[in-house]
Amino acid sequence: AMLPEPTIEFYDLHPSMGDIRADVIAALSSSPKVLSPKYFYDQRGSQLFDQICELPEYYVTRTEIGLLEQHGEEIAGLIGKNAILLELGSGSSIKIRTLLNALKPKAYVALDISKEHLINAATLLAEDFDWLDVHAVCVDFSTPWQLPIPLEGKRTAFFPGSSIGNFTPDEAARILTQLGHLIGKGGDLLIGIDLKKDVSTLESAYNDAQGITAAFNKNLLSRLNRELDANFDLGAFHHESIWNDAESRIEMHLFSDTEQIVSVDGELFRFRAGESIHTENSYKYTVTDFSDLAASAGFKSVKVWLDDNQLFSIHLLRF
Ligand code: AVJ
Repeated sequence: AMLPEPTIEFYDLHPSMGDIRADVIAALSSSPKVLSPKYFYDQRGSQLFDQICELPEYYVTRTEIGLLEQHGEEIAGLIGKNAILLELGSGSSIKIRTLLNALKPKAYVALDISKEHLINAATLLAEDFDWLDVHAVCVDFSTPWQLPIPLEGKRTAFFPGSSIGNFTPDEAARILTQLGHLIGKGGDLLIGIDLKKDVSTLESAYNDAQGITAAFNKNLLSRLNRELDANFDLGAFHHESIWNDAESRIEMHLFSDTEQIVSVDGELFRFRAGESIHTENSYKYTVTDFSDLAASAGFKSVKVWLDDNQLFSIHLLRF
């Protein structure tokens, strides 16, 4: 017998290429030069990120999945069934699989900036959980946005991976407040937060021996070459991640090995030898620092789970 094709509802709120061009040109014109980490996630970048998640040095993903597997029943009990479940930065939608059978949500909405990857992941999920009402929204949630679907019911947001660590604490507080308004009074937010720890563990996690993180970082330049008609010489830049203790963050950089001029869609950018493009921040928190940040955005802490080695935390917050 023919199996019915799983279907998902897809909505595209992706920013236009013109907006991306203006943003990239401005970011490379600033001093020091920066690029937003949201541009890592083209299809190749999303694949490289999935490889990062498997690396021995990158403790983040496996520790979070371990926590979700260990405490999933308790988490689901605290959230309750039949919620509208929204996942921010759903990527390959792997982590949510640990919670779906216990949570039994009324609907699941995957939100991600990486369009093809999002559609593939949501379709695979709909195949494996045939009882689930699956929606996918391609969106850049670093700028104000609204849910384009009229879904009635109590909302729960799932924001795994410590992805909020890409934002400064001030920006993170603003995003949490926006999320609060999205889920409404009494809504739940389940969020993964990476913890401050020794510098060598952190720096190894972002400078892996196989060079996958370096390839992920440099893929940003390939993407600009392809999509914005730039001419970055990938061999003339090198990747390095550095712990910034004063800011409590890992910084990823691409350092220019020589003095060089790069063209991006007709605009010229001069690099000094040793000059960097700062491509990512990954802020690390203590449990109390993050709880305080969430409180400043109007959330109450329901419960926090940590692994035995205190590498990673999952916070259940209520707005
Ligand atoms: C997806 C933002 C959580 O900061 O750890 C992994 C991205 N960058 N290795 C992180 C990332 C380099 C990741 N987040």
